[in-house]
Amino acid sequence: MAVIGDKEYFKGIPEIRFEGKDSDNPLAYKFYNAEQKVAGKTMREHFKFAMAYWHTLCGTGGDPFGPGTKVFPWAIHSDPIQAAKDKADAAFEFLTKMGFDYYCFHDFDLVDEAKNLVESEKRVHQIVDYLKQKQEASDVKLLWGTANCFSNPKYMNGAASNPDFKVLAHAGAQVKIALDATIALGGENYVFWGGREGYMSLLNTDMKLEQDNIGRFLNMARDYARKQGFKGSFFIEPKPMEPTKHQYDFDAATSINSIRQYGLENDFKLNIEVNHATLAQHTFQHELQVAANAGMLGSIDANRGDYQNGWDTDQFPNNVLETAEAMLVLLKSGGLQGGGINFDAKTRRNSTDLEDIFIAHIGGADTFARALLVADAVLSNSKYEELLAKRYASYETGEGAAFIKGNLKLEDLSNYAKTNGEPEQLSGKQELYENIINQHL
Ligand code: XUL
Ligand code: CO
Repeated sequence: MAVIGDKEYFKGIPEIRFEGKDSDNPLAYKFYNAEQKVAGKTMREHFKFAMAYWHTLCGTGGDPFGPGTKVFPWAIHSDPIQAAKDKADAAFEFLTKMGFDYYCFHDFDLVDEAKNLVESEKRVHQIVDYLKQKQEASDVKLLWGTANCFSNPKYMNGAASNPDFKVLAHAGAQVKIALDATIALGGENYVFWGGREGYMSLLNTDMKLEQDNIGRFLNMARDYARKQGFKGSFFIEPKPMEPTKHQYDFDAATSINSIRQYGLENDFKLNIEVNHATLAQHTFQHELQVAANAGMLGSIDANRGDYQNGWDTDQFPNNVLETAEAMLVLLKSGGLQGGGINFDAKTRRNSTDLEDIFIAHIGGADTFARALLVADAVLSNSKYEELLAKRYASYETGEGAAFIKGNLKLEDLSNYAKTNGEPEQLSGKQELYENIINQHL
């Protein structure tokens, strides 16, 4: 049963249930059936769906051309603590009605930032106590917390990459607040998205110092959290641009390099966001594969971009084909390590009904569920795996296998090439692979 509290914000919206693909009820799951087992795990376990506090409860639709369009009934109280409690009530009502087990937040999504750090910290503590009670009264858990070190104008030149040590120290204080909140709420992970960690012009930038400082800063944050008993993973969330022109965590490969360079590989993994991948000119599945290959596929921020424009539109996922290719990576690599699927997505500015928030999340969950079923069918009922194995079969036996074992020298390659003639032309058969995926959609 939904734990609703005194007020009901989403009136008339029932608990969302699975009704199957023939249902015409917009407030029902068509594919996400939480307890259905796929490849040995329930959908609930595969996905660990999470709501992003910032978009779902704070984002009213403002853009550079006009203010927000949405009036949220939980955002009217003038007292910041009461307003934060109302928002938390709305969050938990939404989560329980959706049947989602997790949420994610930035420190100042939970409660408005005060005029100074000391006051802000007090506010966060107060609302964390309230959230703790709400978690205890429900099955909802915290997937990850993070600090917003990019909105406040003091971070206009970066946070841990700031040329001014005083600003870096403020970022440290804020990360400490967010870590304390995450730990107090039993958060399973902690995220660092670069925010304004990057630069606009190399002319005024000491890139090496800035990157080294981020490395030092992340080590300090890790050490502090471990000292407080935090056992979860830290995730870096790569993004190539926006807000800065050159973000230091450009993509998965760049971030993995930094993680290793600064000695963070035992504690840090990646949180891969769909729209960040496409902004970096990669596919979502490419970024997942790069992370998985490094043993760092931690979590996913689910959304989608727009093929015609080049910014972070954060739309809800609805591309089953793209998501199915991503779920192939997920299933083959053994799933997410500690994280889940956080809907870092917002309804469009002109989707102004409260029910639109439910409809959008239902669509996102159904997209992932349908994609998982497709990927599972491809792996278990098609020739996909066999075709792929055949493509690399030359490394299974003979000289190919010896090469893999490290038993050959360059001279051996040369001798083999000279004595075995020209290679046959072997088709990559890309269209055949594409047709197999389509057949199972
Ligand atoms: C920004 C973004 C953030 C992070 C958390 O593009 O994705 O919301 O997920 O700071
Ligand atoms: Co994100």
